[in-house]
Amino acid sequence: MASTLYLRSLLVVMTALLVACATPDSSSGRIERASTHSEPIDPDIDQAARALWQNLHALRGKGFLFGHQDSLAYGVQWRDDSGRSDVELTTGDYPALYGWDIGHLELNAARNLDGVAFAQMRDWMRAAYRRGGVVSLSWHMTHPGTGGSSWETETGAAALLPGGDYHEDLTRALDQFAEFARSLEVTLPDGSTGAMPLIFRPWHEHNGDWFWWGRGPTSEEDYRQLWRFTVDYLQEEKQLNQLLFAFSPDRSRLDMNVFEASYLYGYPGDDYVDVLGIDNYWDLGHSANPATPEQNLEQFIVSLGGLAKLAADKGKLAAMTEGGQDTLFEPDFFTERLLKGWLANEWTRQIAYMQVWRNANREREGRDHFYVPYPGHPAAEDFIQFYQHPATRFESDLPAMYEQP
Ligand code: BMA
Repeated sequence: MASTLYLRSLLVVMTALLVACATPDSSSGRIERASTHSEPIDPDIDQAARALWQNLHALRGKGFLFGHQDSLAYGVQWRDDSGRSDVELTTGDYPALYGWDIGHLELNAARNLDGVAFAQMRDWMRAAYRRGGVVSLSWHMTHPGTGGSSWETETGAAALLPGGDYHEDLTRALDQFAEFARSLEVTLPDGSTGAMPLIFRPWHEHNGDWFWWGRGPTSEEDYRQLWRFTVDYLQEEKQLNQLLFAFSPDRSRLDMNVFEASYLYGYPGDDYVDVLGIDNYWDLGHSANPATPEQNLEQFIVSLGGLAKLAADKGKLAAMTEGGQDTLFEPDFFTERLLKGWLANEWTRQIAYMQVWRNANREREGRDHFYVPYPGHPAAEDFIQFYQHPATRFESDLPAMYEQP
């Protein structure tokens, strides 16, 4: 444990030195540096997970992975185990990145908070891996101490930290996660059996006030401690070495005039984060945002560019970890907002992946809540154009993500 910590600190110091040596005002130099000298935070990271990190870096500037939440579990008009996806029904291809949420795993439930059976989720994740796709996990965790939902903001994270009354409830939840992650055994590129690489994105949107780990119920310092404990516990105590860790504040609570300072609220430190993410619904046509589409696009570009610059400075990956336009009311959303934002300049083109949220099943949930078009939807044609653009990476466009580039 101590030696791992030492190695990690050493790596961080080395990365910082390399960063400091580079010419600060050469923007292309900054971009280059991030791909040449950076390392994942886990010094003992599995080979396949390291390769994933390297491949995501190698892709920057050329294209980005398109991701979709719960893509294989259900769509607006279907819900079964056929392995289809609304992305595939419209484009003929699967997303390059699959988001899943493990909320309720901590309750030992058979299904997650949106009704997806964990056993099936596991199979879908393995199937995606076999086809060359990438998997990212978020966790709408019920408060392990009080049992309140993610959105129950009465009690924060303080009592979950070491020494707190509920600390063991937190470690129990993390034990469940470790068991789940370990159970994702796959055939690795060298033919051996091992753990599937995952992008893990815990404690998301913490700068908002809607989750118990968010601003308000949890102090900034307690948030940092919660994050660091999570990483240390999973890497050192549970010996999980298949993870890249993604940090993902919500755009709606960022002050764009002081992007970096605002973004770094609660940041646990460079030795605890692999991916600098942003959850962005706000600039993409959010019902509470009064800005015009033009102003939105401008702000979207500023947010992606600011994120990419910060990531380059720190030798990290940058990604839009979650977002999109709920119910796709603009039929040209994918080319005119999402793709335009990514293509805008050399910084925005450093964003490694962009993931949109889920296509809720209309019959089950009794409402419209979706982020990619389904067959016959007015945005379908535009989504196909988006799919065909050379910058967008869907599953069949991917290189071997788990082999060293
Ligand atoms: C939210 C909504 C909810 C869902 C939650 C977790 O953004 O989609 O309906 O329960 O994510 O997936």
